[in-house]
Amino acid sequence: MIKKIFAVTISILAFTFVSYAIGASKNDKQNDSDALTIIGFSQIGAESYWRLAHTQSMKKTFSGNDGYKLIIKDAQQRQSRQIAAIRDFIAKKVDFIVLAPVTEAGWDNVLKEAKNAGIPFIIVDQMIKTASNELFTCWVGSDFRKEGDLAVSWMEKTFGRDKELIIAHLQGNLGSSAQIGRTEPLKAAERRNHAWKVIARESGYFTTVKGKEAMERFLKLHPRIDVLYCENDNMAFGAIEAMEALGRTYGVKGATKIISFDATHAGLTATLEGKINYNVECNPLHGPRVKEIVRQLKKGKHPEKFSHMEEAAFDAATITRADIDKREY
Ligand code: GYE
Repeated sequence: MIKKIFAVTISILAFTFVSYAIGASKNDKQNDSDALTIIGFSQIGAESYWRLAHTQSMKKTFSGNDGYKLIIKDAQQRQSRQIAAIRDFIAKKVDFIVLAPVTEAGWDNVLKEAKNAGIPFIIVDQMIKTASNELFTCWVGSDFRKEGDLAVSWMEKTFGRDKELIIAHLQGNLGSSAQIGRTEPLKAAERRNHAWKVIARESGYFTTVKGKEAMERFLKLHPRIDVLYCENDNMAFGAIEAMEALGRTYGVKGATKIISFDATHAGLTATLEGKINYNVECNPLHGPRVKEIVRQLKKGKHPEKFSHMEEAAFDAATITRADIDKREY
């Protein structure tokens, strides 16, 4: 009997303890979710390997159990969708808004709305044009102009400035900072190097498919193209497909030398294989930088308003497998 009473008492105690433990963990969860820092991220789309690595960097950075929740909205390359996403973040009262803008102009209204709601606004990747830089909190991205300068100085060193050079130019999304920054140095070089001729120029919208289509048009019209200046790796892959289909040679051993931007894993592999001659890096690992900015802002500090990523450039003549292996994207 005593044994029985003892066993029942133990069971009641155990039940009480388990219920208490469940209750406590429920409460903790509740408190946790109250304390979560919510970040609304409006991403351009999934148009390139660079973009996928960029999204991945944000996801990976904010995937831990350390009090952050990331809401990502993919705008499928449309500014109107980005504006709608930002308005939705404001309505949801997120703690921070992060925007990778598809184009430079047209953000002022929505920036003002976020500012009126008191939500810090971080811009990543490309830059925006705005009436006042006070409308956003910080920007993290690349020096696209410097990337273009690197490509053009490699061309001047490799081909010289006075020999005839027939160039085809595949541009990114027109009006985006990456396109503007990479295009301007080539246009400046055209003006200063009279023997350089850009015989074709079109946007391939940073995608493999559109890059291929534009290159097919170039190839039909121009039997000779000495250099393809291609504003990202995916368009270079599309252009390569178009050249292969027509039996045109390219890369280190071929007639058309290729310059590309991004230096993604696939882009650098093509550089190592001699398909791309020169590849200028654009570093997409913004996640950790954004997290650091958020941490500082939460502590009431003032992070740098503008910060650039570190970047390099790779020549098919010198790149090694180790260069590729040590990169995260
Ligand atoms: O070069 C391209 C893309 O904004 C830097 O966007 C980025 C560019 C990148 O999708 O591949």
